[in-house]
Amino acid sequence: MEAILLDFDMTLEKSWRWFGDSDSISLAMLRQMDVAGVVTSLYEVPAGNAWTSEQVSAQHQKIQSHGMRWNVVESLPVAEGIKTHSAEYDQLIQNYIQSMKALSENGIDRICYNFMPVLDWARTDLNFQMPNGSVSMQFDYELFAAFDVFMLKRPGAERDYSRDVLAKAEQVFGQMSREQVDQITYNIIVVTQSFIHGNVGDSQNYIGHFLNLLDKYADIGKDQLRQNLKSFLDDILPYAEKYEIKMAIHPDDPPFPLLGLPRIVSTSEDFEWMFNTCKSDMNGMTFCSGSLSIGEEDVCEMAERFTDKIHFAHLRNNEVTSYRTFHESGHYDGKVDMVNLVSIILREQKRRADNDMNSVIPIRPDHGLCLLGDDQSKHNPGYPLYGRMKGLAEISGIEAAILDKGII
Ligand code: CS2
Ligand code: MN
Repeated sequence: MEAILLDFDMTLEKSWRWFGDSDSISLAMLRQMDVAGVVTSLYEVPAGNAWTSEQVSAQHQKIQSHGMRWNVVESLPVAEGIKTHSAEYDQLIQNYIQSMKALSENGIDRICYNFMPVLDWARTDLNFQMPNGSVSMQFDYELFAAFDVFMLKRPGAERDYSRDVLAKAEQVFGQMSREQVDQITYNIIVVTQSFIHGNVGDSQNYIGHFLNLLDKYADIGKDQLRQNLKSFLDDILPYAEKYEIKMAIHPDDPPFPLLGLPRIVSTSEDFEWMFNTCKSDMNGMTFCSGSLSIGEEDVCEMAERFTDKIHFAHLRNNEVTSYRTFHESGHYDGKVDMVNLVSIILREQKRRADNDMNSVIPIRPDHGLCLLGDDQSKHNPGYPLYGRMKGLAEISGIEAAILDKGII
């Protein structure tokens, strides 16, 4: 590997996802952990509505008053009506552009968003026991198939699975109690979604509502969804350029189709398509090592390939235990070579600085395990204090070692 010495002011911008005033982890606590950038959103504004400059300013001032900056918006949610290109599309685009303008007026120049239909991320077990007593989250493909076919009873679901997976799913379902069935259904549809501008709230009939949302994609396959992403990008990228806002699409999590829904941001081929189809320096990605590591591809190779498109990085790791089954494994241990990945991102940051480009690459520990009583404190799934703090410390340690030795 090429050895280049970086200056210490070249460190990656350490960031943390903060859920606003209702977050049990306060801005003062983030400052104590040497967080520089706060990643947040306007959670009180429903997805699809326009943000005003005043709202953005109030949130940013709060963050600045604690000595940090609002460096990434995660997310400015892309409403379902944009993903399906429905009758409200034009209005939703106007609102999106209005929000971008409000952000630029307040000096916020990075937006993380996703283009996953209906569901954002999915896990089947939010209390997965690790051998050392910490608690993680798991996605079990056979259990997910059982949910889809036997619990949700999505019409035609069985056609999406192999005979082998279906047989195992039936077996799994047969051994589940009514309580377990209710729990997994509630977790997948409501718990993991509602805190991130999810589509389904905690309504009485959330299953019916969810099936209706899935049905909106009955005629939307991969090609059509790609066209809808292209329309969105064609419409907003000119404004991203005008307002100098970097758009960072988040990959699908997990990166394969679920519930009969198309997924178009999963593989290198998807990213190639997107970057070749909509050419703009503002059109980039959130490099989420956790999501991407579930696919067939090598995460570090992907990072090298799309290095100039990385506007933001989520650092996280996974153990893949069988076909499409995985659990989150903290930051340092797992499938992702975190030392190599951090050095790739640092090298890219240096390249940008050498070329007088805006060189900042914000990174955040994406998710964390529940440690040290994290499970007793109120937090959104995947976002405990100690587990994420350990991740941030590990990443910072890796980075310090690389910079110190000049060995990237
Ligand atoms: C996040 C995503 O919690 C997570 O897994 O990485 O929810 C991410 O915020 C969205 O997909 C971005 O739009
Ligand atoms: Mn992520």
